[in-house]
Amino acid sequence: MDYHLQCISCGATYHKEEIRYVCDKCHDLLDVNINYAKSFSKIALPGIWKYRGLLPIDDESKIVSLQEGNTPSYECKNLAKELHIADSHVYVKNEGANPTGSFKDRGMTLGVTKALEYGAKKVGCASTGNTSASMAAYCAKAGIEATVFIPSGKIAFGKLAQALVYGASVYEVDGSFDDAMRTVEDMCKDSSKMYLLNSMNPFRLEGQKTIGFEIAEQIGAVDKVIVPVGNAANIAAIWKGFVEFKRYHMVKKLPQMIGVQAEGASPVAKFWQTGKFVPEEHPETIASAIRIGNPVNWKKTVRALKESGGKIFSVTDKEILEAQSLLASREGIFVEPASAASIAGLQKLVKSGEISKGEKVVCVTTGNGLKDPNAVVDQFKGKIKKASELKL
Ligand code: AN7
Repeated sequence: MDYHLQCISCGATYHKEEIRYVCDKCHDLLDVNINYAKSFSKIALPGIWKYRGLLPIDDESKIVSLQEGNTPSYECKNLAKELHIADSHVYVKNEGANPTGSFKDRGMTLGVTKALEYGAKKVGCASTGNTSASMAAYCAKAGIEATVFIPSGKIAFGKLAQALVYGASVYEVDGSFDDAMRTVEDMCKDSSKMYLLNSMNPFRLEGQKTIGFEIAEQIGAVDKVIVPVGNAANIAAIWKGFVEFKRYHMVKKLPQMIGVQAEGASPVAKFWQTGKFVPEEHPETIASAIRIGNPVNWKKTVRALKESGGKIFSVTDKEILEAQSLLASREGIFVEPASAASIAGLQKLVKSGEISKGEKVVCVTTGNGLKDPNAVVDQFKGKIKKASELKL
């Protein structure tokens, strides 16, 4: 496929054959710029690879897929009723239904395929949990070594179990995700030793843009897409997906992108209010997946928010946990706390009167609730009764 890498700040372009994560000149993020063909058709390949015509790889024989993607979009009428917006359409795009239980699989099928194309034997990432689980699974399938760096004691138990059982080498870093990110960036400076598979790698976002493609195909044109924001890549990737589909007339109009952060880890939401980006030293929230104080991709997110006429704000841990229970108990969809931030975000928009009649709103629930059962069971302990107490 014909594409090149381009710096989001100075516009410098780089040839696709060379491994590069950031611009040589100004060290800012890179986009994958596809030189679009006149037409695009879907083909019979597994997982997100049916969109092969819009995915930047060169060697189809190297594709590593676990049949990711094609996740369900549910219309949530009970939830809409509960929120007093029964005259609008609320959908949940449930990314927890992916092979390792999160949207990361879409980026990893592409990222690990790219690693094989570049001849990498070893890949690395820092992670709040889901990236490491996903990378470990795709590396297991590809037969390459996965090295993951996690903030010590700070990732959900299910995600740790996944990284271990898929056979990754797991290293703990004292401190936060941001410290682990600095460590892996250092390790990957020489890409011949270790290929970086964090979302700073622009190919990850190319896989994740297929969430936008699928929303457009499953629901059609929508008004708002609400996305939890941590390292700030996914919302930008989904936006790119919509823009590309519009280019091919596969969707009529573009949605507003709405980002939601957890209050204790909300540097992008604060930037949106103040115009100043200040990394947070000690991010804290129950939503461990998005406990990130210095999001690597914040500029790509701000660009997507501005282009789409969207915005970003934060919700509290209490709002997140209430939203998690509400979605599970009204719709039968169990998502992890970070994902429930999108539902809490919707509630906030409803309260401020920003959801109008007839609008179509999609909440992207990014990860499966089973990854982090502790977050729930701790709240519900008092609810379990002795069988002998029950009198019908
Ligand atoms: C469930 O796994 O950053 O804003 O290291 O696991 O693209 O970072 C996870 C992120 C939302 C935020 N929901 O997406 C990691 C990691 C869930 C997540 C996000 C994450 P980005």
